[in-house]
Amino acid sequence: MLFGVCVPTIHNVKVHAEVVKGINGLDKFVLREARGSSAEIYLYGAHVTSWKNACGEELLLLGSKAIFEPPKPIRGGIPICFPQFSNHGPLDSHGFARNRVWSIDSNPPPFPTSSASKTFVDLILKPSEDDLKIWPNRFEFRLRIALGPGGELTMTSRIRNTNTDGKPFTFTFAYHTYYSVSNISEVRVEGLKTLNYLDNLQNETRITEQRNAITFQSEVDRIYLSTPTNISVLDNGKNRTYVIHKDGLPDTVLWNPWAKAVADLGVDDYKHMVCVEAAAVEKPITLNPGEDWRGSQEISTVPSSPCSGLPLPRKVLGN
Ligand code: TA6
Repeated sequence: MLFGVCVPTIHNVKVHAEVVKGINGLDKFVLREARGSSAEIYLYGAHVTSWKNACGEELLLLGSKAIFEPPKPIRGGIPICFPQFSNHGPLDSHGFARNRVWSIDSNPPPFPTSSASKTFVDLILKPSEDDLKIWPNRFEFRLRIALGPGGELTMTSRIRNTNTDGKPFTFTFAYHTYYSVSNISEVRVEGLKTLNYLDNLQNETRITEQRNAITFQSEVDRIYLSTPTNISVLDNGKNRTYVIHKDGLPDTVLWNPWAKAVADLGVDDYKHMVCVEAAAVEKPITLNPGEDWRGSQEISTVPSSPCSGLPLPRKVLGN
C-alpha cells in the first residue's frame, strides 16, 4: 500500500497573493506557491486558517465548529497571542491581537532576512482608542507571513513600542499553532527532553521532562521553558513530521485538551490536533519607547513520502 504518497505537479501559475472574501464576508489573503502549496490568512486576527502542502493536504486543524464572527476569536489554525498569553494578566485569554481587524502594511521597513519567498503578505496592527483603555500602550505590530518554495510557512513578528510618554511596556506572546494530525495517539513531540516545564494542570508546578519524546494519553497543557530552536512533531499515522524552527521565542507550549469541552471544537477534534506553540511566556518581553522586538517561527514538513521528499527543481514560474 502506498500510504500517504502523492506527487505534486508544478502548476503553470504565477506566485501571487490576493485578497478575497472569506467566511461571513471577512477579508482573507490567499497565498499560493508555484508548486501548489497555499495558505489562507484572515485580516481578522491576522489569523492563518489554512496551510496546505503541494498535494493540497491541510496541515492545520480548524475547529469543526469554528465561527468567524468578530469579536469571537477563530478556533484553530494559528491565532496570534499578544500582548498576553493565556490568562497571565488583566486581559482576556490570549490578548486582543487575535480579535482585531489588521491592516495591510503597504510600506513595511526592510526585512533583514534574505527570504527566498516571493509569496508573502505584510500586515500591521496598531491599538485603537478602545484598546488603549484596556492596555494603555502604543505599539506597531508588523507581521510578515510568507510561503517558501518548499511550502514552508514563516511568520515574522516585529513589535515596536511607540509610546510617546517615555513608558516601557511588557508583553507575552505565542503563535498558537494547531497542527493537523492523523490521531493524537500516533503523535510524538521531540526536542524537549531534560527541559523544565510549567504544568498548567498542576497549578503551574515546575517539572523536569524525563522522556525523549512526549506522547499523549490524556489532557496536556504545559509551557516548556528555554527550549531549543528546533522542535519536531512526528505523526506516524500520516508519515509526516512537522519541523518547527523558532527565533526570539524561548518557550514552547504544548496543548491537547483531550475530551475536555472547548468552545468551537467538535467532540472529536482533539484526536486530530496538537498545539505546539513557539512562545515567550515565562520571561515577559519589555520594550522601551523606540525599541523593537522580533520573534519568528518557520514551520515545514519533512520528507516522509515523495510528496515532500523529491528534490524538485527550484523553478519559480514567472522568472
Ligand atoms: O495554549 C494553551 C492554552 O493556553 C490552554 O490553556 C487552553 O486554554 C488554550 O490555550 C485555549 O485557549 P482559548 O482562550 O483559545 O480558549
